[in-house]
Amino acid sequence: MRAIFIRMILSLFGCAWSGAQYDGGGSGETSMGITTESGAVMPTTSTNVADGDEIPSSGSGSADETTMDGTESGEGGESSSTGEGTSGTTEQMSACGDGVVEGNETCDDMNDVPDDGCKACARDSVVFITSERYRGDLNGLAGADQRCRMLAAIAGLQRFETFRAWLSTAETAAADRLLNSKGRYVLINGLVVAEDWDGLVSGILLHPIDVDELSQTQDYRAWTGTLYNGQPAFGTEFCDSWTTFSADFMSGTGLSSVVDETWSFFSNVGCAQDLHLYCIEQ
Ligand SMILES: [Ca+2]
Ligand SMILES: [Ca+2]
Repeated sequence: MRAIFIRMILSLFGCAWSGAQYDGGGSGETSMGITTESGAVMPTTSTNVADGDEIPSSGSGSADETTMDGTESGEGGESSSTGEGTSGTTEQMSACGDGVVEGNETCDDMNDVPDDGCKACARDSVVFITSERYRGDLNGLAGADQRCRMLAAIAGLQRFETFRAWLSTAETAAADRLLNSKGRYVLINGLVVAEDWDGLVSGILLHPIDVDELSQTQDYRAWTGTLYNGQPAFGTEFCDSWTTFSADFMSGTGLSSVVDETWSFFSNVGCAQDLHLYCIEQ
């Protein structure tokens, strides 16, 4: 009796399955057969699973855009003005939008306009590719930074003394030695490379970093030793930490004319080559 009862229950489910899949084609009396068919219908269900796999991938594609939008909307973060009332001695409390540059803010222009040089209380950072080319003997990271600053100074860029090179060694990641700004990264001519640091290291730039400090286009290669995400591109000697122009050493290089992740790392090149640097205002 019990077995028959269970079989009846199963047959009811079988009818439900067949009804859903075949639009009521099953009569319900040939329960055993339908149950088997419903088992055969299972691949349809797995097809749905496959569809489910596609959703995350397309969803992640738009996730990048969502991130950027989210950052822009975050710009309106004129958070607690109450923080000021209670601040007194606490310097940690800063309110974006109060017109006072404080805390981690690098600007505060009291508006939500993103393209006026100050966004989310973070100023734009100018980024350029050097007009000059260098071999791998850059006198280390500091020497590379110095080259960026010299060119920025000659070009008359504001805050020229803050520029640093998009460059890593095995010990030091570019991401760790550069300002991770909430502000925009823009070319000399004002074109936007990234809405913020997250955009810069996302693997997709809004514009290639192909304009030098004199507003000339440079379609070539730059020393980076760095992946698009700001981490060291291991597998070479980083030109012996940027101290040698020996062809026996190599380092990673990027392409200045692209917006995908190969802007930062495309391939390894011998250190005797003459290549550009990417420089970023801090
Ligand atoms: Ca403020
Ligand atoms: Ca603004």
